[in-house]
Amino acid sequence: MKTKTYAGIPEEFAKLESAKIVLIPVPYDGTSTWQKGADKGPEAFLNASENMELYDIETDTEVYKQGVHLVDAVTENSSSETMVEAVHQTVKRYIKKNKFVTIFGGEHSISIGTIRAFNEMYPSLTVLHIDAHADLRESYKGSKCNHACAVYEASQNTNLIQVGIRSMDVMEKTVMDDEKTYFAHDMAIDDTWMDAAIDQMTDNVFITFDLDAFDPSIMPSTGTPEPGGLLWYETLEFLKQVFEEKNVVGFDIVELCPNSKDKSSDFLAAKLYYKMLSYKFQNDEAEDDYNNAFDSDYINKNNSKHNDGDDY
Ligand SMILES: [Mn+2]
Repeated sequence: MKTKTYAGIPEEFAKLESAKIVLIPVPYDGTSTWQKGADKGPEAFLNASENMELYDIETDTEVYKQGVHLVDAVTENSSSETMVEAVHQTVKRYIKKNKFVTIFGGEHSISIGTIRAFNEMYPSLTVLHIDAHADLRESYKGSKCNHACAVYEASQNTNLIQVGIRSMDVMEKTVMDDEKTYFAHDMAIDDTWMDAAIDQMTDNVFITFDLDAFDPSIMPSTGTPEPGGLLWYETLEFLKQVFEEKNVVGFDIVELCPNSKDKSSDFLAAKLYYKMLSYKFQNDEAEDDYNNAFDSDYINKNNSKHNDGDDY
């Protein structure tokens, strides 16, 4: 049986040993308050990724040649607490293997686990939180691992910077650091926010990206859409600058809630993920050139012919 690879890339680039990048799907949707469906996010994202061109025009790179290993999804869901712990342990295991670890959710509560792992592994961590919602509740509906609490822990023990915020509870003001929060209504009339936010970052930056940060006109497939969000090119401009000026140590993308009638959001998520990888590795030479990949593909095919008589 052929194992599925990220974006259908050749096996050569998908092996754990040689891949620089690891992708962990977390199809979890246990606590979402309104529309369910973020558990279908990773599958829709992976399907869209398979139908995406893998040459990035802007950076003139094919980042998949750095190797992207798709690991088995984290499916622990007996409670949000056990899910968070499973994500935490899985992410940490791959950071320890010196991989650039990326995670695709799932609803935002998964990020409690991802951030915890990165914060344990990297000193002086900045968490760049891009979202429509503040997600600063200490607990919600009886749980500290609800999606409404996604960055409460980060607010207590990392340098948390929040971008795109336009929906919150008044109680969250007691936790929020005004100086490090970039509200969407301010961003709309002041384009100095990018430099200001980057100036507040330490060198090690983890990005947690809730897709509802985008304007619903370009990202309708999310559980809790909010008007007045980020657009595509301003988002890319900001991300590119962060990747160029800081040591981005990993990222997660969450809250894709696919709609079978409109696939454009799935493709936006796929492209965003690939863009972020392209920015991260734009100055790294790919270790294998096309010819090597072709040769080993050829050898693999021949080997499997010899080993598997049932194919005839
Ligand atoms: Mn959100």
